[in-house]
Formats: sequence, C-alpha cells, structure tokens
Amino acid sequence: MSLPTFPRAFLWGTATAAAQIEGAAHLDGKGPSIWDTFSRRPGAVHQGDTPETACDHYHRFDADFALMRQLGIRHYRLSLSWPRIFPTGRGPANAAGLAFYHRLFASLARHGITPWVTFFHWDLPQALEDEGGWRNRAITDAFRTYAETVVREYRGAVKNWITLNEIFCFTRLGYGTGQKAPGAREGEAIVNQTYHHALLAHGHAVRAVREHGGARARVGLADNPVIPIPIDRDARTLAAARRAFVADNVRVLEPIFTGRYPRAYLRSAGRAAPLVARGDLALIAQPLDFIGLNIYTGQYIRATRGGAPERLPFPAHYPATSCAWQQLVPEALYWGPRFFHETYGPLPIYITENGAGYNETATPAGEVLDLHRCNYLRLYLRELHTAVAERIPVKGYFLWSLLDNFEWEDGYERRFGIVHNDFTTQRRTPKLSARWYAEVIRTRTIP
Ligand code: IFM
Repeated sequence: MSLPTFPRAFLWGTATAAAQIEGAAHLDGKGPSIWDTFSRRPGAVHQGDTPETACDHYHRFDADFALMRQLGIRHYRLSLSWPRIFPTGRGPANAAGLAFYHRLFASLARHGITPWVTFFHWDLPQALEDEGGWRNRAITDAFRTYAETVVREYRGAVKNWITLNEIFCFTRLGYGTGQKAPGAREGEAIVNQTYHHALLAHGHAVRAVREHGGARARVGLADNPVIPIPIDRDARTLAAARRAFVADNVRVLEPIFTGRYPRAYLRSAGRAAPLVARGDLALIAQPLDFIGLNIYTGQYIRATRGGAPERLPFPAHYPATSCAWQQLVPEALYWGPRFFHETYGPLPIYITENGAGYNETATPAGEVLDLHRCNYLRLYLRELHTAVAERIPVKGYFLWSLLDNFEWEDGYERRFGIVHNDFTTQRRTPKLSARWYAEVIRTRTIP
C-alpha cells in the first residue's frame, strides 16, 4: 500500500513564541509584559509558574537551532517580544533587544533555517496595558511604530511575516473570560472593541511590510478559527457547516477578507458592536499573501430541520489530549483549509500551528516515548494530506511546538514539544515524536 506523499515544495516547520521560550524576562533592558505581571497574580497560572526563565532560549538558541537542523526542520515560526524591543511599548527602541534578534536570525541563517516571524504573540508591554491595553485605540499607534521599526530593522533577514497570533485568545480570553493575561472581565462591547483594535494593528503590520519589507516580503495572519466538521456529507449538512464557519469566525475573518462586518453580526451585537472610524475597514482588509491557520480541534455539526447549524456537544469520554479544550478531531485539518478556501478564495494556506498537549515523563532510561503525540500527528497529517490531494492550496505545516514551554495559564504542566525540556537543568531530549516528524520531513510521507 502506498503511503500518502506530500509534494516536494510543501514546507515543514515548527513554531514557538517569545514569551513561551525565551526567558530572560528582565534582562538586557526588556520591559515587563502582561504575562510577567499576570503570572504573579495568585491563582492565575498553574502552580504560580512564570515565564521568567522558560526554556532559556535567550541563551541557548544556537544549540536549539542545531538540533532543529539535525531533525531536518528548515522552517521556523517564532515571535518577537514587543517589550524586549520597546520596554514600555513606546519611546526609543532598546538596542540590546534589537541586537538579540539580529544574533538569532544570523544563527538561523547559519543553520539554513528560514524564519517566519510573528509580530505579536500575546506578550503586550505592561506599560501599554496600564493605558488600557487593547481596549484603548491608542495602542494601534504604538503597534504601528513597533511594526515599522522591526520590519525596517530585520528586512535583510526576514521575508515571511505574520501579523498577530490568534486574535480570539488575547481579546476574548484576555478581556472577556479573564483566563489569559491581563485577566480582565469586561462586557461584550469592550471585548468587541478589543477585537477591532487588534484588526487595526493587523492592518498596520500589513502596511509596514508592504512599505518597508522589500519586494520579496510576504505577510499573513495566524488565526485560530472554530472549525466546523460536517457529521456526514449530505448537502444540507455541508451547507449548515459552511454557515457555521462564517458565523463562528465573524469578528476576524469577515472584516479581513470582505472588508465589512456583516449586517447580521452588527444587528445581533446591537449596542455592543465595535466603534468603527472612517478608513478602518480599508486598513483591515488589505490583501494578504497567505493565511495561517492554527488548528487543534473542531466542532461537529449537523443541520436542523430548518437547515441551521446545530453544534454537537462532545460526549463524556470523547478522546482528548490532557488539555480540556483539545478533543481529537483530526478532520479539522481537512475541513479548516477546505472551508477557508471555499469561503475566502484562493489564498495560499499554511497550518501555522498544530500539535498535542500532554504531560509525559521520561522512562528510567531517559527516553520520552510520546506515542500519543505520534498518533495524534499521524491522524491529523493524513487529513491534511487529503486536503492537499484535493488541490486545496495548503503550502506548509508548522508543528506546535519545537520545545516543551511556558503554556500560558497552564504553566509548565502542559507539554506541547516534540523536544522534551527539563526545566531544572534545561536539558533538551528529542521525544519519539521528534524522530517521527524528522522521518515525515525526510520522506514526505505519513508513516
Ligand atoms: O501554546 C499555545 C500557543 O501559544 C497558541 N496556540 C495554542 C498553543 C497551545 O495551547
């Protein structure tokens, strides 16, 4: 039996984020981020863990990139730390912060690894939060300066830019439910406004890349849409799932890809609808070079009698990773790209995150035999292969994550790495899944 084989041009990478791996939280002039502050709030993060040291990647990136290279990983998605570059969010840039990323990009180049750089992956400078954070439209000016500064600074090293990571998480979960930093619990109007300000920041980053990034620069967004999974292939079920795809992702994908908030959304939001100034939607809806989809799970859908989507709850004991939100739904890697493509057209798609959170330990012999992660990846990548085989334009895949790291409110309890990290010694041990992924990359097949 022949194994599913990916095209030669398909990119394979891993992904990380600054606050989750760098550590050096107060070194070389870095300012505090909202995650430095939030993690010190009693009860906010598992066992009071903080990003203070994390994987100490700040001092170990060279060895980490050598390991990536050994595994055959040639593409790397990382994020810049805004408070490392602008310690208070505004004012003069921190020369030591800028120099750190120059060293890091030089090391990537030496190892033959291409960077994919996210401007913002949740570590907002605390000083900007003190001014209201994403609630305050003024944040978008600070973001514009930050984006222009880093694009000009690194245009020689970086061609692939990603504006923001998972708008839903740092707006709704940061300002609505309070489970993520800054841990606020605002009403719907403010939450909707934080989404809108995030979209404006996205627009500024796109503009910065177009104006200063050089001819070969490309830019996209890393979004984590809710992925509806039709429970069967009946035409009514498919239509209901398509409707759910638009409705459940309306705050981000519609304004970016259609240049408007749909009337139905504005009507249902009522007085909680975001305040939109003239020119905002043109800024937000500038054309992108690709979309990044972060996909971990999905939601099964069937059609009601009237054809509306009915979202099916997961029954007890439905298989999941050790994260409560991460049910195993491999088909999400098929339906996510397919619904995006059918709804918003022929943009290249990258899976900018996919992976599995468990809490495994090493065997007495020191191996980490993460069979569950290998299995998860195998099932998901087979589905992705089907999408590619059907000519949905998925061009690459970034596995989350290279290393076990600071998993936000779950602290160091939840491990997503294909490389195990001992947070006491900082010893890196490739897990079984790292070897498995290296084989996928080498053979372009899913064993
Ligand atoms: O660790 C996170 C990442 O920062 C954003 N996407 C989901 C991952 C796993 O929870």
